[in-house]
Amino acid sequence: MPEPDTTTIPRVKPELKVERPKLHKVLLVNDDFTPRAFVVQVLRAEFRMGDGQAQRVMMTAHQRGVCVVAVFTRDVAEEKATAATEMGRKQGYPLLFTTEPEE
Ligand code: TYC
Repeated sequence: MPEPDTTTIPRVKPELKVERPKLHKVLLVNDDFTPRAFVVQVLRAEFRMGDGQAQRVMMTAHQRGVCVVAVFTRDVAEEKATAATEMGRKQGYPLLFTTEPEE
């Protein structure tokens, strides 16, 4: 028996909703113990900064308490903050990098 001709009409309009993933900031937090030169070394190694930029970011955190280092997707921001914090911990320093979502 031949199949009847059928036409499927979508009942709902397909949603065009592709949201851009929210970006997350990596923040460098000041402390009283980690040597300045070591902070600069970590910024250069983990965030691929030049010496001048790393010095400026380190000094901003030193003077203001915190400084935005860079902005990434959430997973990358968390990986980098963890890796950079771990570099300090291995040397016995309380150096801390945190993340927070951008508004
Ligand atoms: N405040 C530290 C010192 O005087 C240097 C420092 C800067 C440490 C920035 C952490 O995020 C930091 N040795």
